[in-house]
Amino acid sequence: MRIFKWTLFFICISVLETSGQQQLEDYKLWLKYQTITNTDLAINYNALVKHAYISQGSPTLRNAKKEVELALSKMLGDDITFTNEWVPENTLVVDVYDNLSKDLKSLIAEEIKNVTHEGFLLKSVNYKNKKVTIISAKKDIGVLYGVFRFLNMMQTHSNLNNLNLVDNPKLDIRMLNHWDNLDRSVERGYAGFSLWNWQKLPEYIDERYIDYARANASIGINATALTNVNANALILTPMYLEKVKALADTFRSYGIKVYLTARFSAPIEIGNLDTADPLNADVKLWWKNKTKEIYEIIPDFGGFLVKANSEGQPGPQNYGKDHVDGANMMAEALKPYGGNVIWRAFVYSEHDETDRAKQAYDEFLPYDGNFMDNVLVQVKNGPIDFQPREPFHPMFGAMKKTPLIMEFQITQEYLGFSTHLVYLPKLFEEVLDADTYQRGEGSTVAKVIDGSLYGNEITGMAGVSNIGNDINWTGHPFAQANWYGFGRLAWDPYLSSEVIADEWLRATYSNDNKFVEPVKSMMLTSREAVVNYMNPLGLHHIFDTGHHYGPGPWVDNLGRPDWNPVYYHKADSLGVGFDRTPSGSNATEQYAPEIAQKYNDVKKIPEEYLLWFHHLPWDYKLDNGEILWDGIALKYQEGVDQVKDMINTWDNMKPYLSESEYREVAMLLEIQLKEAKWWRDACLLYFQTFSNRPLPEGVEKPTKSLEYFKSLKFPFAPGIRPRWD
Ligand code: GCV
Repeated sequence: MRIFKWTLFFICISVLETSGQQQLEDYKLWLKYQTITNTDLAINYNALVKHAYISQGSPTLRNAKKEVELALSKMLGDDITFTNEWVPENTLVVDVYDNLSKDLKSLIAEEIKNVTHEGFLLKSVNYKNKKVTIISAKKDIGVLYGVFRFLNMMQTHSNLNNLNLVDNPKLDIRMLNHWDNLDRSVERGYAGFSLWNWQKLPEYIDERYIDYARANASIGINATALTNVNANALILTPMYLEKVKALADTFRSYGIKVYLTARFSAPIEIGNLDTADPLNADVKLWWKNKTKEIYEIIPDFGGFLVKANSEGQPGPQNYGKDHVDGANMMAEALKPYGGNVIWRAFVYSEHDETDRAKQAYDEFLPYDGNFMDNVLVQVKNGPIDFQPREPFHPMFGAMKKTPLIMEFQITQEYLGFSTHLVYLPKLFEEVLDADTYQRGEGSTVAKVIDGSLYGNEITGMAGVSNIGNDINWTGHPFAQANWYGFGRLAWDPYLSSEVIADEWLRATYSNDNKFVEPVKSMMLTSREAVVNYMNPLGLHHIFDTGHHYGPGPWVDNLGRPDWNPVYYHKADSLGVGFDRTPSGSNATEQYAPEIAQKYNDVKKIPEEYLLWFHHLPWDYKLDNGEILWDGIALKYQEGVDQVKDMINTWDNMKPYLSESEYREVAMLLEIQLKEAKWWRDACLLYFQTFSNRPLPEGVEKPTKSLEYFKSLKFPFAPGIRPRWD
């Protein structure tokens, strides 16, 4: 018995050790720089980089140098010679254009003209009969981005022999929004606590802050809003600003600017004023002084991100003023320093009976053209709230004179937390590719946000971060792909999600096509799987309330009608779905006529949006001839089956993975399967009370009752904000 106990003990310890080691591997994200074992490739790469010169002229260039040295030694070994001054022997040259020798300059003079201030050039040239690879840019940050791209190409075993690539970011502000609270809890965070250790800052600079900046720079992210949009005014007090400065100083050489969330009532809470009225002279002065104080210590401060008059947050409307008054008041304070206001359009009111999906558009459209030029309005990708699938937000394309910054949610509040493998770039791509028709066919959302449709001066994309202090950063190893993919799309919103998945898999796991191809296709279907097992055919917001963990379509008792799932699905004995056509809320009128007509017509609307826009009878005939009830049930089953397929795919990948790499995702997939079944059974049992129809053939019978599912409570679900719904 004792021997048995000890054996068990050692097995447990070794399991823990290997999973601990795996987590440490995961910590390296997509910057693992695995040794290149393919001999031909290694010989070829070695020749290309054998004698390397990397400028060290600035902290940013020193970062570039460190990265190249680390990456090349890990991928290729230690045979590479690095020189501190450029010599004609060099086969790899990394420097800003202005520093290059006259000869080298002349070889790239034409191409460099096309490089913008954060962009870069990768070019293979012949110099004195020698092949030289030049990584150059107008600014040092461009060089760093170029270095990361070059190293990524090496990690993904790309052909580097004849490079001629100019790559400029298509958006200016590429930012993460952390919903991190000062007590280190993270609203809608599923990867541990906040990275920011406010108590130890400013003196203690956790190595992790540097790795965070490095990872972001590697994908082109250049801004971070450190704090929750449900803001705490204390962040603007001198004590906290010192800590913010320490982070800003740490991130600067990686090209990252810090933004803060500004609580609108801060002049009252920390400024001893008795009002926060944006037109009041003392309030204006207070913000001007506060802004000056910030810029004195953080000269490249990005600006304020503001959630005002939304879900209980204070704002200008508390004083009878509007969003323009509030945003412009802050914009005026920031203007002399080149700072921006990012003003969120996520507004809806319990006092407004209008369909919630219409409220932001109704409220903001009349303001178009009235904001100062350093105000960007931040709009969520869809009109409700980061659901597994939403049509694009009608403000995109409709708001013609105001720069709109896209807000995506990388953290998986409504997509299975950090236990479900869901590849989000697929969702982001769907939104960016959507055609708004606001200036004729081809007026895609991507063109709205990159400024090409209306010629906006400033452009941007924000992603609500999925990062926490879990060793692997994001909770689920595959959630790292969502951070990665967000960054890549913020750099270039026209990239395909497939290409991004390919890059990420090769850099993170393996270049073996027998691994990459099946796992990539698993990633690409994972988004549709979650739609199917949670919210098929346009159903939405039927999550259990508050924590949003699991299904809660039955919830109907919350104070605000639009916090209740029954508000969104409107199931009754006649049918299911939200009528947003002219016979209902007429939300479709907010879209261009081409889209409105399509969405209004039940025969033309893409089926994935059916119940978002239509209330239809249970026996309504779908395109494939099934009746709606059967179609819904079969979609739920399809979602579950897709997760089973994901499990099979992953099982088949065992030969390409270490035991611990395999096991950590396998365990998570089992949770995902359990929860997919939970969604299917709970939703179908509930909707069945209205449809009164049997489950169609092919749908597994629930093993628990509806009462059981309704009885489930999760008081400690992660990421919850306990103050409301
Ligand atoms: C930060 C949703 C989330 C809230 C979030 C809000 C927002 O309602 O559930 O946690 O608050 O969106 O985006 O402001």
